[in-house]
Amino acid sequence: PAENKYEFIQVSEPRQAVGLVTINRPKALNALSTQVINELNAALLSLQQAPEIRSIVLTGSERAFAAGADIKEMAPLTFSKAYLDFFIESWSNLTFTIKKPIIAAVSGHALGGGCELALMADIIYCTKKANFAQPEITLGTIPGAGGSQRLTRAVGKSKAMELILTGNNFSGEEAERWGVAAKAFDSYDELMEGALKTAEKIAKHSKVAVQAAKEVVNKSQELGLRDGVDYERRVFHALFGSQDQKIGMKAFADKKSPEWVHE
Ligand code: CO8
Repeated sequence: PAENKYEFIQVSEPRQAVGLVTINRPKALNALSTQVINELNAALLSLQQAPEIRSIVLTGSERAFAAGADIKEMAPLTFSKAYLDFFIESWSNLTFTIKKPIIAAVSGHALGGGCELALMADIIYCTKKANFAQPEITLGTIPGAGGSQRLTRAVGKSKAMELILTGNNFSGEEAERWGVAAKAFDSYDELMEGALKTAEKIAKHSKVAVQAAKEVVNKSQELGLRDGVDYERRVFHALFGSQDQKIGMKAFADKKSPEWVHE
């Protein structure tokens, strides 16, 4: 993934087995136009298909993760066009397509579609000063890429309702306190270092177990408790069929580090 074939997205591998995807449209604070979304989809799919990549960090700039969907592009859109073109549908499904863990590293603005993009990731890390909001109500519309569903699951109905009905901003510090973000850092450099370090740690585990772990945690967002626990047990049982389970448990008994074969 070293080469760069996109205009607004950069892909690199700053740590072994970690893919870094950077949204780079500084003139519009990383506003998510159709082209940005298409490039982002393509970049993430290419990392999904790259066998050497085991985890992904998704970020923007220090000033903006993404300031939302591109308002200038959306302004003239009609119902029929949005409906018939499945506007943003492919993007909203990203989280179901990419099976490798994605950490969103959020600094600066994460507004509207930018906040929703962060919520689609598996883990959010942010700076304490990061600026989150679902401000769509102030534009005469509502969140359109899962914000009303994912933010509500993250913070509960009353707070999500307050945020979405007022368009109020919340800080990275609040995002951490409310459990939207897993960790909030003092500076941008610490954020990037922290995100890459966690991605690297995940990348060192068995690929099979990591994919299964992501799958079962995501199921908890879809299923009731009993079905979720049943689903988890099925996948847990299935992992006794992997070589890495034998390797991991033998290494524990031998007091050695496991050498995964990722099978
Ligand atoms: N769309 C298009 N252009 C934008 C956007 C945006 N969302 N955000 C910023 N820009 C542009 C500005 O127009 C400006 O361009 P120009 O220099 O040509 O005038 C440039 O970026 C720099 O912005 P500002 O001069 O405004 O910078 P400030 O530091 O003064 O302000 C803010 C930064 C507070 C972030 C301000 O730009 C702002 O309020 N932006 C809009 C935030 C917003 O409302 N976002 C929600 C959009 S709606 C949405 O996301 C719906 C989601 C639906 C589904 C998602 C699909 C992807």
